[in-house]
Amino acid sequence: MSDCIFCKIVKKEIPADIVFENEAMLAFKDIRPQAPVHLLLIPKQHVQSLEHVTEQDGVLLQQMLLTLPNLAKDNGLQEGFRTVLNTGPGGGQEVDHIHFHLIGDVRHISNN
Ligand code: DGP
Repeated sequence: MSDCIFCKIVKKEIPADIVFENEAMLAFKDIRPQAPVHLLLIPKQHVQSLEHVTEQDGVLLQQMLLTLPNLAKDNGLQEGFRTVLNTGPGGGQEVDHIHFHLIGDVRHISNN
């Protein structure tokens, strides 16, 4: 999608602080972080939202879900993390390119 901001990040047409990339997906720091660690994990191919996912995207979504825990650990979130997937205007989705928010606080100290 030529006017999609996340597609432009994938194509390196606009800058982003990229923390992970492979052939299928990209993770970068959210421009408006809500926590000390706030990353966005996106597929390189344009999929508008969870409502637009088809069975053909199943492997891609599985890869993304499996990537999230590794991404969390690689970014210092040893004690757990939060994932958010906003869908559609009613779900608070601002950018129409499916993305997982990965949110956590590296300063969290376990009481265990
Ligand atoms: P959502 O509301 O779920 O669609 O979240 C979109 C997020 O994307 C929001 O937290 C801010 C972030 N964001 C929007 N534009 C840019 C951008 O150009 N670069 C980066 N790094 N993040 C962006």
